[in-house]
Amino acid sequence: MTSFSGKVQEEANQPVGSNRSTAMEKVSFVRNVSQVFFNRAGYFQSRYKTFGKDVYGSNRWVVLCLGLLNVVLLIAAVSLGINCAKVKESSINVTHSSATQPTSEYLHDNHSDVIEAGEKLKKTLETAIKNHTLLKEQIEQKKSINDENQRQVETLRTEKTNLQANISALEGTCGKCLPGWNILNSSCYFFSYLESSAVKKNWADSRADCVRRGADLVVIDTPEEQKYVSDSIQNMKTSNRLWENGFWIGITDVHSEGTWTWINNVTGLNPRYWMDGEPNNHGQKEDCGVIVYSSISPWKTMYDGPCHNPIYWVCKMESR
Ligand SMILES: [Ca+2]
Ligand SMILES: [Ca+2]
Repeated sequence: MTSFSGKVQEEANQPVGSNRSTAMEKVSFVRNVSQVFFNRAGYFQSRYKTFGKDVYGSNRWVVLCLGLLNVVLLIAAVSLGINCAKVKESSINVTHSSATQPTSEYLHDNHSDVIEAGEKLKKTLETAIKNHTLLKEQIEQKKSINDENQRQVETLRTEKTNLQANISALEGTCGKCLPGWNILNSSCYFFSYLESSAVKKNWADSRADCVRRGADLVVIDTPEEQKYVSDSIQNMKTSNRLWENGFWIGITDVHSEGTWTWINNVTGLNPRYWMDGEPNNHGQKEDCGVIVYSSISPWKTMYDGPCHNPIYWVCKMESR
């Protein structure tokens, strides 16, 4: 069997006078080819039969072009496949990196933020504890200062009461008595409790204090004076026991037991001024007179007590 390229070569080598026979061989070749590749397409067979010579030349270039086109398309398809594979792999890598790296960085950043926030909270807590401790100390200090201030207030309140009493006494005596002394008629009276409720003396020292002030222990001359002195000391007490709230007065039997004599050498005391059962010279040692307040009777307010006992005292002097 002669090949297609061989037939073309033979045609090129034919002289001009033999064109008819050569054309017939070409038609025959095309028919054979048509029978081989298109034997079931009657349409193409009739076309080849009608336009045998022109169709042969055109189809050859068409086949070549189609072959080249197929090769080009194949190369393009392969290239596209390779590029698609690369693009896909790149996309996967990009997707993977974009999905994993930011997440890792995000978690790392979040972890750092949490640690930083924890440190800040720890410092804040420490600061709050320090402030709490400092505030507690300040409260304790203020409480201590407040207690001290309260004590000072109480002291000042007592002094104020005494000063007011002195002012009242001055106003009441119109300058006839010394500050802190009270007046009854033409006499001035000093109650040691008003000057200091903490100071108590025995009978001798009490009298010495009165003398130092230009006076002496009180000598009660009248029932009015008895009632005045007794009533004046009603609230001058530091104990619930009557005997501990007494005031020394200027009468004693130290020179003659049972003979009560005033310090002005006047002998005798109205028996009704003694409390019931007094004077009793208890223990053979009670030689000095004491006056107290009695809610029962202002006339039964005196008793004899041990002269060495420390109690309050009442001084008396003539007014100016
Ligand atoms: Ca006595
Ligand atoms: Ca007695």
